[in-house]
Amino acid sequence: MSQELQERFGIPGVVAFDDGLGGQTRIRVTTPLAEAEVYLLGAHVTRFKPAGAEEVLWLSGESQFAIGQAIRGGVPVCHPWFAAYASDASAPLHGYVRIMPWDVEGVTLEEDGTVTLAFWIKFHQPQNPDWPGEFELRHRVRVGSALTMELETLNCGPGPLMLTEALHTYFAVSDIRNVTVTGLAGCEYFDKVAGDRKKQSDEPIAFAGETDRAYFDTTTTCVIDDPGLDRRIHVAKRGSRSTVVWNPWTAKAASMPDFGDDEWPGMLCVETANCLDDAMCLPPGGTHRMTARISLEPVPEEFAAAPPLEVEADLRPVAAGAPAAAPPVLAAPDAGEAAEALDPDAAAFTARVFIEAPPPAVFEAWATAEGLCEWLVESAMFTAPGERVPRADGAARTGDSYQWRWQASGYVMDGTVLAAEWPERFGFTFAEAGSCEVTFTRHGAGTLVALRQAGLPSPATHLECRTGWTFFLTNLKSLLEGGLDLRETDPLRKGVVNR
Ligand code: TA6
Repeated sequence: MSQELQERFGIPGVVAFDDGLGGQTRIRVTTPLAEAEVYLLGAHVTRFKPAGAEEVLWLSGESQFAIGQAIRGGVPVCHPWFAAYASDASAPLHGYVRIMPWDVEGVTLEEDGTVTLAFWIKFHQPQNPDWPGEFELRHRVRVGSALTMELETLNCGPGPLMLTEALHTYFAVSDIRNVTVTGLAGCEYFDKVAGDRKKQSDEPIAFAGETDRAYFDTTTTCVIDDPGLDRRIHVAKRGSRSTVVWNPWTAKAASMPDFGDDEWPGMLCVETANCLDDAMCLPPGGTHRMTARISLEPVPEEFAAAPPLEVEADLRPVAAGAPAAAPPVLAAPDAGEAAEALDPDAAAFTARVFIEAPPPAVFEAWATAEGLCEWLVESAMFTAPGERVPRADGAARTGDSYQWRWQASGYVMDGTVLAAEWPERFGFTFAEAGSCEVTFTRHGAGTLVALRQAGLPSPATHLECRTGWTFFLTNLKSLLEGGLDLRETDPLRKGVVNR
């Protein structure tokens, strides 16, 4: 396998494929900027060593390297669920993509010496029909002075895909007892050791025992300060609302066969994730990207900002059949339904508007009951799963149900919030007219709003929705830029464009 891949993708002196530990196919990257290693098993980064620095990632000396086993250390890709799978105790911890072989989609050497390795894997009919499945996953690993990893999920299935995920990064530290972490002050977290929820008050976070915390609703960069190695590791991210911090300490380390009893002082996990409260629901054809950037230098401004204009969430109409170059399919693809009755163009559209207001303000206009009533509907409420009363703060979260009452017709519409990812994305089902995904991309001092509606059942509905959204997006612009709500409210005046 490695020889064939070497011939297809190898770059002499820069990218080499060989048989690594356990005979697993390994990719070794050697450039003036950094050295790195990645295994096809789990598309698993195991080493990252910037030029002139010590190794940044930790790898257990006891790790297994075998299909069906997770590599202990480096950057496990936890997907399509994080930790245990709620309804199946036999399911592999942290999902199944980290214990399966991936395929190589491409290898590129850029002018600045950065090497990008692109991996992918696709699932139809996973081993257990209860598990979430029918998704295509890409993992793009950029090796330069920083290590950037982008995990992109495409929901290929006919229904919403519930998703939790993590880039479960193990960092090498001199001694956990002398290391601190900043970037999580004020965040709420689930303390897995104590079994309860807390709020992070004091910073920096120090370590004096087993630590296993999932911090929620946080998009900040974390910094690992390691005086023993005289370095600070910056863990920046995009498309992630959870950060998990973990060190097993003595007892937990001794309980893991692939973790040396005396190895725990030398590692710390700071994981880029979407888990627990930050679980997501991808609509059919929807995509989601989560990116982690690991560096020994402070994060450049352009990374912390929203993704560049060309990077947009993309709702591809679900069509049967695999993409042109079929990725490894782990089970025979099902017969699948024929593609939608409509051709893809009629089944979906994108409407865009530029608004002179920052993404957070535009996001709030969509993802809060109060915001929606100012420009779109007469009344709105969001209700948490299983709850009967609307959310007190009126703010939507992924997985909520919603109820909107339209002003002109008085029609009451019920639906599901598919994604509420501040301040980048808001997705929701749209009754019998498929689903909508709205992305908010910073553009100068303003926001480019792109609304993609997919799954439209007929050309008539397509026209009605496209016309409606064209007015309402214009009304949103009018309201946020000039405070003017263009909706006609006089009941005697019907049939005009704004009523
Ligand atoms: O991310 C923290 C955590 O969920 C811990 O609870 C611990 O289980 C760790 O992941 C390692 O998980 P693994 O399945 O790799 O042993």
